Amino acid sequence: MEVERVSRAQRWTAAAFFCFSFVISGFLAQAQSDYQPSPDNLKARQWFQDAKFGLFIHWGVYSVLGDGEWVFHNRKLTLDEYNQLPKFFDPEKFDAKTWVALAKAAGMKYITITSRHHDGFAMFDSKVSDWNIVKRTPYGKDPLKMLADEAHRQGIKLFFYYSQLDWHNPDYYPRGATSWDNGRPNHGDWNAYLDDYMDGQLRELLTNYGPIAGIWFDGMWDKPDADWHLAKTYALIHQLQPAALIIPNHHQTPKPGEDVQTFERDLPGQNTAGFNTKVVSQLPLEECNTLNDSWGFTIADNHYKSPEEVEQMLVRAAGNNANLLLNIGPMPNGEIQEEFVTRLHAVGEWLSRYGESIYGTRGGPIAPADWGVTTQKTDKIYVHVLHWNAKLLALPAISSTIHSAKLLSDGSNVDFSQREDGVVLTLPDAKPAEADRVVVLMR
Ligand code: FHN
Repeated sequence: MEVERVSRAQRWTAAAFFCFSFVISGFLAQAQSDYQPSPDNLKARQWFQDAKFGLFIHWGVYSVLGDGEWVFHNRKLTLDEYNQLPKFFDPEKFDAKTWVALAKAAGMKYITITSRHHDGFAMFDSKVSDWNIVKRTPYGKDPLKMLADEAHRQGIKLFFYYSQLDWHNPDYYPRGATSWDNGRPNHGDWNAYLDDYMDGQLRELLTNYGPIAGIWFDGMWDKPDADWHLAKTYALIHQLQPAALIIPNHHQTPKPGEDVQTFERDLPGQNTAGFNTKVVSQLPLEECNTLNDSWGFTIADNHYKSPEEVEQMLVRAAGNNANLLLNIGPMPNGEIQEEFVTRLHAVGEWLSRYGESIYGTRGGPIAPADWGVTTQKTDKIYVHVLHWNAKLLALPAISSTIHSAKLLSDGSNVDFSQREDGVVLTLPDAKPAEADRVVVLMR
């Protein structure tokens, strides 16, 4: 009888607890599905759209092997093998000041760095687990702290990339599409992984590094049908730092609580890379791409894009109303390869002359086409001629009256005629290696 009473009481407690958790999680989910970005968040979105150009940095212990950030997976290494890697990671040449100065010299307004990639290795001082740079490497310091301090000092914003996919933690279970048998047990606590481990680390990142511009998530595509407790995680981020932007690289249409839509190696709406959605939302947009072909340091990759290619990529992104987040993978000693440095300086030099037509603009009134794109700002339309050899360029109709047309490079007049059905520009010849002929139309 007594036993029966206790078990009935336990059942009631369990039911009450279940209802309570249901209401709480429902409340949090609701909180993000009714997500109203805070005024600070809306301001940050404006800033983000004005900023246009950021430096993506993939840096982790994998750089020691010089074979990209997927080396753990690609070589099907075991946990025991990969656990040796941090012992060889001693970036004595890392200098936060130089990294930040390089981004600034390139005309970039923000840096997005891997706080941890799919190997789960925290490149920061984490108390949640000792699988981190301070505890496991001879270096023993927190480069993200140095970078954050320096970014704040030099006035550039810092985002943290955070991989939700984890090839190392046993609690990342059930495992996802990219898993292999690396020695992890065949059980684990998914809820603990998300609520304690991941949210714990995010709390550290948003508490110990000053104002953070946002969190750039990656890896949800490994388990597309899993419950990622997004509402809870997103609410935590927005509560800790309301201005922090959530940028998820899940390759799907944006979900409630997200602040920016990002596209990998593609312009918004394109899917040449094979995994992006073609749906373009009303959120601020970003394209991420690489300066060579790799994300993490890859010794055999010398497919560097030329400054002109990068400039055109940036212009096409801006004309599609998007930012460009351009990646480099620093070396294991903490230095950035000369090939990256020279190209970034060249792009920065170009931006010092043409930046007016990029920063602070939005996509222009004419749809992007093979010949080029347009951007706009107040009473100016910038026509970016990227790929056009003929003398005359006929543009579709523009609703406002054009009062003048001038070359941005030297202010010289460009002949034009406006009719109801379009505007015809008489273009000057392109100069050798000229990435972009920019014609400024005053309306
Ligand atoms: O698997 C990652 C990859 O290593 C890299 O981090 C890129 C950057 O956008 N994202 C993933 C692939 O979608």
